[in-house]
Amino acid sequence: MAEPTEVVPRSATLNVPRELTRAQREEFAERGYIVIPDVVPQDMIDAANAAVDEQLAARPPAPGHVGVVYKFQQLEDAPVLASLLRDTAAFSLAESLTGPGTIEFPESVQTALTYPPFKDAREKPHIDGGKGRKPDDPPWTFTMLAGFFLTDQSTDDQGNLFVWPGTHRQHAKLFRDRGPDAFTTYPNVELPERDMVRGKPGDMLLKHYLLGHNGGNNTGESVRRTVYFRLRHHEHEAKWRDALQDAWHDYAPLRGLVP
Ligand SMILES: O=C(O)CCC(=O)C(=O)O
Ligand SMILES: [Fe+2]
Repeated sequence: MAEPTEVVPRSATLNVPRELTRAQREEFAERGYIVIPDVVPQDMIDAANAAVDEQLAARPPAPGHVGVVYKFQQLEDAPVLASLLRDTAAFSLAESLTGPGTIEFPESVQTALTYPPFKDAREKPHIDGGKGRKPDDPPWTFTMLAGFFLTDQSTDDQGNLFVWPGTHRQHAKLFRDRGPDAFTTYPNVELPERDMVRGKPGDMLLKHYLLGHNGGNNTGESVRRTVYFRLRHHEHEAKWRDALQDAWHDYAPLRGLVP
């Protein structure tokens, strides 16, 4: 018999559109990310928080730990977290940026926690996967980050992700100019003003892979909890060099929306 934690709640389905509007697609294309309100019902958020509670009870961080704790799990070991993506409109909303049937369901999930009081976040962006790459290795690139807020991040400095809006397009240009094999470390580009991603439990973040970002500060009262999935277009692995040079390579529906 299944343990209680393995039971994925059958929620009353929220009345959430399964596609983004043109205005939302334009916002994503322009800024490199978008927060979509009310994608996950409260009972699924509660279940996900209970799953993270269990994870932490089994392997708590060191007493007094301040700052981030990241943990990756295979999806089969985290069915309640997987349901955030699988049993909501989230996956279909993500595919409305890339085209229906284009995204591979991911195999792993990340929990990202930030223990307060954390004020030392790096005021510099990164792009996942290039650092430490050897010349013949493919870097660990993907198409889109999908994030689910398990805690309130609707005000600033609650562990909100730092983002540098529009840098997905600057980075693609830099890789066009220098070649995709230049991606061995964070490329230097002129940075816009940094933003914090704001969202409440139930909201979802969709973020372009190439958007510069970093874990943020948490001066709030409670531990920040976000769940991330890294999504890949099914052609991405073979075409990662193209995807690094063209921000719309994996995003056919967005071509022509912004330069
Ligand atoms: O702390 C966060 O939300 C950022 C995590 C991150 O950038 C990463 O895991 O690649
Ligand atoms: Fe990252």
